[in-house]
Amino acid sequence: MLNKMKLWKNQKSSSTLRDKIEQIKARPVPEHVAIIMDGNGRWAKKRALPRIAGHHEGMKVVRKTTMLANDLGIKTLTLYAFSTENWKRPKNEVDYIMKLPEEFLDTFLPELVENNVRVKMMGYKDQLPKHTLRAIEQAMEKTKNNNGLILNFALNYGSRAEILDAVKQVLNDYHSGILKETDIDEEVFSSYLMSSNFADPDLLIRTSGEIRLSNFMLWQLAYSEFWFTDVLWPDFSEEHLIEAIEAYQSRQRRFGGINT
Ligand code: V07
Repeated sequence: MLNKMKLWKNQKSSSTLRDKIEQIKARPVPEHVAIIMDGNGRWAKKRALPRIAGHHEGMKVVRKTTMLANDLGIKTLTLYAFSTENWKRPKNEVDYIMKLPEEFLDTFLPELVENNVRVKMMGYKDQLPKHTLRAIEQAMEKTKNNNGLILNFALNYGSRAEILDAVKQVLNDYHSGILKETDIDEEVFSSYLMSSNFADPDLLIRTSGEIRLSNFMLWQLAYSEFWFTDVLWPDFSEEHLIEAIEAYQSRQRRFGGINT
């Protein structure tokens, strides 16, 4: 009897999830969602586990979030996996985090390929361990013809450095005569950023209660909707992503008449 009850409960909740997915798809879905996946260390601490246990749990949430984003028809999902500031963490933690792309791809790459997901990366590749970069580049190569969701990992990414590098490249092209001063508008400048192939994010999500950007996509987030939650990244579920998108859609409806 108890088991039957449990089954019924599960079926009920998964059918409402499916209903909600259909409701969301009936309205404009954000094309590009970016997420600052914060709170993995805190999640572990609460359970008296080492921080790396939180990162590992967080990796599983990346998979679930990717699959739902794909089902919802989101075109690009950018995930902030590692910032240029994160090198300051203890070496054992950094070493562990740098193994996560391989573990993730060893386990889930077949599923990503099956689901037509394309893997991309945005960030400074030079400082990454060879084994990390090799795994990501293989995944990018194996998924390059997929035309479903773009799963874009921001890894060793920092926005101010990105903007400065763009300025330097613009100067270079100016001096070699490729660019005139009057050519340099917002669209041209955007094309010098690491996100040149993506539209700007429509929605930014940050977990774990911090209300700041932490050097993430400063230029690209100029017009984005922000959604913050106290939920720690390893606890972030399908329901939370749906809640964020519903909030986005209701804001669009409210302001749509005057602003678009
Ligand atoms: C990382 C797990 C998620 C929470 C945030 C910090 C730790 C998945 C990847 C990944 C990256 C590239 C790729 C496939 C998977 C990842 C890092 C950290 C550095 F092609 N999770 N995850 N990369 N965490």
